[in-house]
Order: sequence, then C-alpha cells, then structure tokens
Amino acid sequence: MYSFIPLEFERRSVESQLQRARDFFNLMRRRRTVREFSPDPVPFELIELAIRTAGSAPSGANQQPWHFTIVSDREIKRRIRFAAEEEERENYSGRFPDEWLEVLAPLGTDWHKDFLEIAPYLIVVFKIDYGIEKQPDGGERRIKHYYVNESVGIACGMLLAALHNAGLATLTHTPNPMGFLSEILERPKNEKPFLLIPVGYPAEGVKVPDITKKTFGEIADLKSKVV
Ligand code: IYR
Repeated sequence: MYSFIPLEFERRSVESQLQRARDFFNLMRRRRTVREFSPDPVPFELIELAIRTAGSAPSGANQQPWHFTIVSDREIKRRIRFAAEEEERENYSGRFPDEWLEVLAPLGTDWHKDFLEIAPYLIVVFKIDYGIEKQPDGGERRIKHYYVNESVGIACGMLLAALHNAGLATLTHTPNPMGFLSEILERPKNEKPFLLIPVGYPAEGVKVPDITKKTFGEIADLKSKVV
C-alpha cells in the first residue's frame, strides 16, 4: 500500500569524498551576508533552481510547510521597504533593548533598508503553520503540521547555500514584526512570514563586517571510544 523505491546513491572513494567536502567547505565559508546590492538583473532561472533546491529539503512528515514568494515588482518592493523601515525605525529608536543593540553594533545595521528596493529579487519565505482541507459541506478542517520551524529553517539553509553556489549574494533579513508581508503579498492566514531574503549581485566595492566564525573546537565536541 505504501510504496518504497531504491535509493539513488553513489558510493565514492574516500579521496573523492574528501575533495568534494573540502571544496564545498571552501565555497560555503566564503558566503557573507551583504547589505548593499547592485541593481543588475539576475536570471530568473537561478532563483527558480535555488528555490527548487530548498524545496528538496527534508521536513516533518514530508509536509513541506513552506511557501516562497518571489518579488521583482518595483512597486511591491517599495511598499515592503517602507513597511519594514517603519518597523525598524521603532526598533532602533527604543523598541530594541540596549542589550540587543549592543550585539548588533558590530554588524553596522540600522533602520535604513534601501536594499529592499535595490536588490533585483526579494524571496519572502513563509512557514505554513497548518494545512487547510476543504470539506464537502463547505467547511474547513485543519491539518496539523509537525516540526514547522525546524523544517523551514533547514529549507532556508539549503536556499542560502544554493544561491551562494549560484554566485549570488543574499541577506537574511528579519524585519520585526513582519506581519506586513502577509498583507502586502496577500498570503493566507495559515502562513506566517519566516525570513525575507534580498538576492542579487553585491554592490561594487561593498565592505562586510570584520567578524569571524567560531572554531571547530568551539562549536563541536567529540565523544570517542579510546581504544
Ligand atoms: N531585524 C533587524 C535587526 C537585526 C537583528 C539581528 I539578531 C541581526 O543579526 C541583524 C539585524 C534588522 O534587520 O535591522
């Protein structure tokens, strides 16, 4: 009744595994969040392929609780910018506690969000909190979704990796609160905005914060049998 199919899996030599793993690490460690974009156009197929990559992510019960709205329309980008700046202006001028502003300082962020209009594409990721099944009597039944945040987080990681691999710059922007995105983009009530990702080429000569990642020793530990 439930069918299973053979796994497509290629077992590689260890040398080839190491080569690929090193190459991928060297690619990914060069990804940096960029806050200044070039208005240069980006081929739509690059965006589509990255979203299809994200859509291949694992998810709780394979419910795929995500929706990606791709915005290239100037007027919609402008509306999103103004709504985001309105929220962020409040955040930076009193709504964020000092403790939060202190950890943000090295990133050089403020309420200005020009990139929302300049980047050729905005990808707005929505999480689908529950499914809606139409009933024959015209009513609706809610379908519970499992591990929504984990699933959408994984898909976003794959999306950022795919866009970086495609030679594009991204910014993980989290205007707060982001309810305005549901209104502007006309998404249904069972979906909530999760992440707003401007995508494009970096502006000429753009600089990024001089910050580093934790070392392997700081982020991992190994429990290994001593033999
Ligand atoms: N969402 C705000 C503030 C902000 C918060 C964190 I945590 C960051 O890593 C960066 C920014 C904004 O986008 O300005």
